[in-house]
Amino acid sequence: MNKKKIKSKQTSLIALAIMVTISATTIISGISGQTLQKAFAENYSYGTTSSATTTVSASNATTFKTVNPNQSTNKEFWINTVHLDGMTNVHPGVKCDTCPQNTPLHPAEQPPANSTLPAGGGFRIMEPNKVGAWDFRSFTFSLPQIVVSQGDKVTLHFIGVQGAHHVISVEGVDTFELMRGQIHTVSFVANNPGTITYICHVHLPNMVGQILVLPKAAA
Ligand SMILES: [Cu+2]
Repeated sequence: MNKKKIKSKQTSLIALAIMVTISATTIISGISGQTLQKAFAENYSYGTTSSATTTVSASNATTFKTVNPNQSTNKEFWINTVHLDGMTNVHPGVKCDTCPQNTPLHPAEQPPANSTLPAGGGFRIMEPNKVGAWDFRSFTFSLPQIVVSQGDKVTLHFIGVQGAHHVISVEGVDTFELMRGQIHTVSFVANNPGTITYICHVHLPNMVGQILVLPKAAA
């Protein structure tokens, strides 16, 4: 193909492109607002029909889900032994010597005089040390509350994270020792609606948790 023919072909393509553009512009500008509204209304109408169909399907799906016999009744939870520490210092804005990093500035704080804490080991006040740092500690479970349904098979993994030693009872199920770094697992079926408590005998009265067993819905 010589140069003249190539140039001629390019010119034809450009002309064609211009014609197509003009035609498209003519067609679009030729559509009246009314036509556009009608087209939109038809689309909207199709959309409505479509969503109505979807609603029917969803309704069927819900019905199907209610009677699905494969619905799981296994409930599994991980429960850490933890303590919360309020660490401060009798001197204002002084670094706490048991803290891993500098604490933000704080006012001077003395331990409360004649502080009465419940017996049982769940709370502890550490008196100011040689640099004035002191700590108020509260033991707890994380999680402290669990909700299951009657008939569920419940599995609880107790994890010894904070506190060197715990003695834990899950009411009517098991009593066991738990050291830091250990995991102890208990499983049971929640046959009766009501509550089941889990407690640590070493850290009463606050290291307690509760399993709420909801009554099974009527079929
Ligand atoms: Cu404990």
